[in-house]
Amino acid sequence: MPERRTVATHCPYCALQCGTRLTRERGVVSVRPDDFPVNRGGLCRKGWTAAELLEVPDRLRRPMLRRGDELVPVGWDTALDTIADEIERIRAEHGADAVAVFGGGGLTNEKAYLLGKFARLALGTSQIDYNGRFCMSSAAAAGTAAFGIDRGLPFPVTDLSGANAVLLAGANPAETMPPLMQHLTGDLIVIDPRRTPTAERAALHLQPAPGTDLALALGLLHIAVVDGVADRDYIAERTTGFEQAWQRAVAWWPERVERVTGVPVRDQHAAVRMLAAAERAYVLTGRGAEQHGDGTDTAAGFINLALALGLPGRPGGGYGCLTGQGNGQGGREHGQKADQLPGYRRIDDPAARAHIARVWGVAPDELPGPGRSAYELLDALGTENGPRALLVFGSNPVVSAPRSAHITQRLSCVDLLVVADFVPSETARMADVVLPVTQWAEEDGTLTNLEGRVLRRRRLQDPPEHVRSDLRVLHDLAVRLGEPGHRYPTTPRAVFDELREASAGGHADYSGISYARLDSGEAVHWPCPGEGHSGTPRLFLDGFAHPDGRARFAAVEPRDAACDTEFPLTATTGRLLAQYQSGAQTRRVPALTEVAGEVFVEIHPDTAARAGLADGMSARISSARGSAVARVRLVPTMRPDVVFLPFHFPGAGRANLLTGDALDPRSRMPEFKASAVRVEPEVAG
Ligand SMILES: Nc1nc2c(c(=O)[nH]1)N[C@H]1C(S)=C(S)[C@@H](COP(=O)(O)OP(=O)(O)OC[C@H]3O[C@@H](n4cnc5c(=O)[nH]c(N)nc54)[C@H](O)[C@@H]3O)O[C@H]1N2
Ligand SMILES: Nc1nc2c(c(=O)[nH]1)N[C@H]1C(S)=C(S)[C@@H](COP(=O)(O)OP(=O)(O)OC[C@H]3O[C@@H](n4cnc5c(=O)[nH]c(N)nc54)[C@H](O)[C@@H]3O)O[C@H]1N2
Ligand code: SF4
Ligand SMILES: [Mo]
Repeated sequence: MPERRTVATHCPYCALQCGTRLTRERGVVSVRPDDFPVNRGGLCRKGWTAAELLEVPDRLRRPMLRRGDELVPVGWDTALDTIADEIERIRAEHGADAVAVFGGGGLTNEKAYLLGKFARLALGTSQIDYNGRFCMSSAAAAGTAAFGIDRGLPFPVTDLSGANAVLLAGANPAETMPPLMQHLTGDLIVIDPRRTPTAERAALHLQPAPGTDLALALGLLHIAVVDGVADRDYIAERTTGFEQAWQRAVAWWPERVERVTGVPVRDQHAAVRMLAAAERAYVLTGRGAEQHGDGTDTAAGFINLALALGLPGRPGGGYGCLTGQGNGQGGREHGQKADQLPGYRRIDDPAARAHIARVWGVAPDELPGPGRSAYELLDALGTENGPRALLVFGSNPVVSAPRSAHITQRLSCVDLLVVADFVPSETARMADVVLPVTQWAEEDGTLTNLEGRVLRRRRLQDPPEHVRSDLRVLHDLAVRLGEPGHRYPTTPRAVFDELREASAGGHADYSGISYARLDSGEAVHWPCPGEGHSGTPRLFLDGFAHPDGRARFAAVEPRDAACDTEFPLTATTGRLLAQYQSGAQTRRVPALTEVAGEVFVEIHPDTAARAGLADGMSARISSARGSAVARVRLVPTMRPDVVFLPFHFPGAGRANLLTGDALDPRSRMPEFKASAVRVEPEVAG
């Protein structure tokens, strides 16, 4: 390898996919921000320190096999033969659906595609889902219903720079996508129960009780209509269903909304005034609004508001959801979802099945049907009719799945747990077989960022000696399971070329996108249905993706909230700037753990005092599901009825020890953002 080598690539973490330049000089890798449109020379602390990921001391370097309580290093053949033998046995005894797969929104497009194909063909199982179910599913369900296509932002991030007003419902980009903030130059309206760094920068901060966003969204729609600022021409020409939606919103007058949400009437009016007065306005949602038992309806409530104001499908206006993981967008398009085939097709659609079966060279009836959603899949592990083997690629559910103690127990009762990762995550440590795989700077591929732009991940350096790519692992396993090897290409480019064909004609059509085009620096947003097509940075300008070209209002309303005297507070959860997700990666970067090294719970001083808690004390936070221990951080701007925990930490500090099994009925999204709890001092010993 030459002394100095530089590649243009993207950050390994979130969906903003900031452009970076990686340089390796005399064995040392450094990261510099690139002048890429989403970050324009900016990076957050995680991006700056990403090179440290390549050198973590406990990097997985050899396959490992469980012998009793220990994981011992073995050769690849031993590891893969063991997995294949065990899968064959389980399949013979219990059928193909006894083997399950759990994927991730951090996987490249190529990995996500091949993982879905591997599950449906090599394993013949319907049981595949992924962590994006915990992330994007509610906004995706609402977006598909409203617009006919789900793409996080149906416009480039840079369009936000021209906005006069942006409403952020349950998103904290100042911590979760810091370089995005440079585009939010207009007035910000932030809806968040906490006074976050994003709320600090807002012209208006609405601080509702967690889980009451739908009432608030209906209330804002109510005011827009009553005050006569709804765009009647747009509603008539470009939408359907307004009357039914209005019949629900009519009952959400401002005083009632204030009573339910805690947001003062005057602030509700101010929010609508700011949006209506803005020449260019956007409504964006994040996980705070979406990760609820009614997350899909809540996202639909904000879409209703955007539609009433005439924003979606107009230059200089719109609705979007801020996608989360590095490939949170692409990861939800290529078939690692339980109900999906590549090209964002439905697995229960006969035409979709016929198309994919042709590309894969099989008969349509060889493709399994829809499987269980992520939580339901994990919950079914080791049960009578549930899967007995699980293969995990790109997730750490011991920390990140809801109802963590229960899910960890489920993971411990399968016959075979396989985890492919590059670090010994909490889930990998429970595995029967651990497979060491390459990471971002050691591989090529593509990811699709939050604005639907397809990006190239580029290889800077060789992986450690015994480490293999996920693609190679899937190929080697498939062959051992009797599949023809050519069905599972091991080079990203070859997989991408097949993905293009598979996606052709689907919603997420990549058929015109090629490595050559991407490598020439061209910005290509899907759909891109042919080599001569320039891609689609802005969707819906000429009409929405429903057959009649119109967007759909949704007739939604809040459920009745339960009141629990045993657990009088609401715990909500979320993210810190310096940690990423389950922390498997970022807790291994010293520069990040120095800033955010342990779990804490944010509490209002009065609430703490009433519970006998002082700043810095250890608190036990208990819900009906379990309890977590965290250090008290007194935060005077908190609502007195809410506590907050970041979910990045393992062990007794896992926020997910508190979350339960409530799922959104449509998206199957867990209720991560609201658990009824009480707090008390933790007595040591
Ligand atoms: N630093 C960092 N950045 C990340 C990630 C990370 O782990 N760390 N993860 C990436 C991923 S996968 C994702 S999905 C995105 C998530 O990005 P965000 O959606 O911005 O992140 P969260 O912190 O989960 O939630 C946002 C806010 O919702 C608020 N909230 C909680 N409950 C409610 C509620 O009921 N209503 C409303 N309106 N707000 C509520 C929380 O207080 C929080 O400030 O971030 C991405 N970027
Ligand atoms: N309480 C609470 N829980 C939450 C949330 C919340 O807000 N509150 N948010 C939810 C959301 S939005 C999300 S997205 C999930 C995320 O939670 P997880 O799914 O646990 O996400 P990560 O921590 O990113 O885990 C990814 C794992 O895969 C590994 N990995 C990364 N890239 C690759 C790859 O290319 N191949 C392979 N084989 N492995 C790879 C990483 O090292 C890491 O161990 O958490 C959810 N859980
Ligand atoms: S904002 Fe996201 S993509 Fe950009 S540097 Fe930070 S973690 Fe990386
Ligand atoms: Mo996410």
